[in-house]
Amino acid sequence: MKRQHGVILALDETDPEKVRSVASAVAPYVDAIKINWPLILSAGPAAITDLSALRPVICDFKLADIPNTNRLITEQAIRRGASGIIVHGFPGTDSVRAVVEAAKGAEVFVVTEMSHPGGQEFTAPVADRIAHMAVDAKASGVIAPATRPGRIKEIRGIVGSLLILSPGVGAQGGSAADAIRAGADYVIVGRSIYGAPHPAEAAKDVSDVAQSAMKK
Ligand code: OMP
Repeated sequence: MKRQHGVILALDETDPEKVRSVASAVAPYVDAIKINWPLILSAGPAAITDLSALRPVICDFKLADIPNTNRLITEQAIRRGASGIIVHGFPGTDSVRAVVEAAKGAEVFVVTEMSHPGGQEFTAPVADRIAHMAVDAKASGVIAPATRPGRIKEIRGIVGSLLILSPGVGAQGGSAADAIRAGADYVIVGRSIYGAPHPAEAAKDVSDVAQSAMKK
């Protein structure tokens, strides 16, 4: 994934027509498309391959299993064209390492502290340890909350040059500018782009904000 816009589209759509129209309209303004279970379960895994023709696809499967199961899922995602995959850190270093090995050079992102209010219950207390583990496991980067830019800054201090992807902008209340200034490389944005009356314009607006924050 090459950074131009600093924005990743979270395409959590379930209507196949909308998936196609939003993806093609928004692709010029984002660096990658992140897909999650709502889209996979509605459109099928062929969506990984189809969307890869537009932009690199990150499979947000939030893998949280034993190493062997994590490996099997990763292999299938990569076989279908995924450029990246998201994994939970709490199952342990061996589970994350299995994904890094199976990804064969595709990018692996480890969830640290989740962006929603409940993320403070169980993920926040272990987020710093998970960030250290992501470095040890040779992940490409981590997921850190745009809803708490102070935490992005702290997590940046742990992960050094690893990538930080930050969800929680817009619909969850976070700001793209604050997240980038706190140290995020990319913001992940879903509803406030695909749910906007003009998704391409909304994506361009976020891209403009993110790019100007990168320059400061
Ligand atoms: P919106 O809230 O609609 O912008 O979507 C955010 C996207 O980021 C969704 O696809 C979530 O599944 C994802 N996400 C979070 O919102 N919070 C997290 O802590 C982690 C993720 C993620 O791993 O992408």
